Amino acid sequence: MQKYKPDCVLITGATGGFGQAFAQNFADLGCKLILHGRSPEKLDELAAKFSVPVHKLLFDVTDKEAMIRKIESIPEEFSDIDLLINNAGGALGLDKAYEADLEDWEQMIEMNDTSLVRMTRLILPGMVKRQRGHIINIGSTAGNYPYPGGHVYCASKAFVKQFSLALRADLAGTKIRVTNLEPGQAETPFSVARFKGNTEKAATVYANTISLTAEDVANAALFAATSPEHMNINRMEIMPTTQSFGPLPVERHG
Ligand code: 8X3
Repeated sequence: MQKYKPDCVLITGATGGFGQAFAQNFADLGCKLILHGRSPEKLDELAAKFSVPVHKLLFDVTDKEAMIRKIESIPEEFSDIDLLINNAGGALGLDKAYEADLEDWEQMIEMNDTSLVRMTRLILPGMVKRQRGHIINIGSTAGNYPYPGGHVYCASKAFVKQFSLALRADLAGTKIRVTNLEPGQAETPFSVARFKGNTEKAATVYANTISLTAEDVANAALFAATSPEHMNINRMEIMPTTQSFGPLPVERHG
């Protein structure tokens, strides 16, 4: 069966853990890359690794005006985006809901949801016009299973899942595919960001176990993106074998 090969891939949050691995996989496949990040140094460093054509998009993903400006100024050579990986985002804090920082909550919603729908809305019309494209949203197992301290992070990823599925409903007949990729625990700078730079605390998350790697997640994205055109992976939930399910807690008194 004929595999699909995207020609031009836009990756948000490309300088992050997953982002770099996505960029590597799609560069290896020979795709043109549009790499988004907010640190010029990190973006330059990443872009320099690849021999495929790269266009850099430097802006804070939560800055609406900057996003619109930068997307509108994508050069002609890169304008036929046929794979968008909405990867930018993350978690902030793991405190109980009644103690969590309200600004962290607002920022998570902005990064994980508001920015993701903006980016999607900006890129989608071109895909529909060309009747070609695929959006891979980076969801999370946190969007499927709540956990203590997860509150807004879990909710923001549940949003991404339902948004992805609802997009499919609207995209019927357009040939455009949508996938929600839902990784469980993966060892990346995710936890350092969640714990605001506390590397010791972040290291405890990954201590004495085997987590997913960014490459595992990028390989799953590559599988979805290169599947034959008639096949849409709606949702792909992956966990390290070391992660599983526990019983729901029950309060007991006396
Ligand atoms: C990351 C997975 O379990 O740390 O999205 O929330 S988890």
